[in-house]
Amino acid sequence: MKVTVLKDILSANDQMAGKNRELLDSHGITAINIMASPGAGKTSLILKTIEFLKGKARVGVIEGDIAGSVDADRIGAEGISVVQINTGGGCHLDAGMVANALASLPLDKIDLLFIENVGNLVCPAAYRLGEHQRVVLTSTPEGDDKPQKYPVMFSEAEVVLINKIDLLSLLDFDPDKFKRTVTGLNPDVRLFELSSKTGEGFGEWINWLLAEVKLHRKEPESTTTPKALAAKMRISPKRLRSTLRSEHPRDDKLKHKPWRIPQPIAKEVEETYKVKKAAKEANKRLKQ
Ligand SMILES: Nc1nc2c(ncn2[C@@H]2O[C@H](COP(=O)(O)OP(=O)(O)O)[C@@H](O)[C@H]2O)c(=O)[nH]1
Ligand SMILES: [Mg+2]
Repeated sequence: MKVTVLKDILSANDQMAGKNRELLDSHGITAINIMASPGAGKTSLILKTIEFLKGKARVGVIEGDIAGSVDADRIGAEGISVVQINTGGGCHLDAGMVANALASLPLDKIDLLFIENVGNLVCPAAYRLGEHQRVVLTSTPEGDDKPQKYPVMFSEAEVVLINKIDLLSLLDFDPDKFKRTVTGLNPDVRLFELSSKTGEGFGEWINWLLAEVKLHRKEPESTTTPKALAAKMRISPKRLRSTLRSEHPRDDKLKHKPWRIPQPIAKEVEETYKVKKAAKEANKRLKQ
């Protein structure tokens, strides 16, 4: 009985996550779910990444915490669009919470959305949020045995980051052992080592993020002007306008200012006009 209830909750969450993904895709936003234990450096990673991405991608952030707005305040202070979610005791974010947060973000002004999940290496793994990529962050003071203790989290991530490598010389964290365990659980994972304090190792991480942004960015729809289309069709702009009105009387896309015609419609108008013109001429010849 209990199992069925949990399955129902998870499938309702998946449906909502699917809707979030559709919304993000319609705005060409890449969303990254960042998961880690408390103190691993999620907020520091986001802040340092924002620094590296200045002028390259517009970042937005959803901050998930059990209570308070300390992290959101740190990010907001950098002039970044940020929404704080307080789970009120809940150990993870779910897709419904993210849907609410998305409603208050300026989606047309964001290329890359970081979702900082609640600090926890267990529950966030079970809840999809609509993200494109899941990044698990581990930090060197936590020890290199975390993948063995929390295998689900590490097996489902697309990327695993080792943070705080500036402290390596002080600790007994063994990066090779850590990487072997992670790739044993998750052979396709990407691994990066970095320091969110010094910025060391950020190059590969930033390149990977920018490639993701490029992959999901929505190219602006290609358009033409009525003047250019009329010239191409060898008719007057006035004639074109009346053709457009008769063929696409209620097309919302034609109402945009300045008046530009989306390429697919321009092509359609051109084809229809050609066919109609040919039919008219054939009719004329028949009558002669
Ligand atoms: N030395 C060092 N400290 C770090 C690094 N990243 C984060 N910290 C520190 O770790 C603490 C927790 O970081 P925070 O970003 O708040 O972690 P979060 O709870 O995962 O969001 C803070 O004191 C940070 O300054 C790092 O790469 N190196
Ligand atoms: Mg944080």
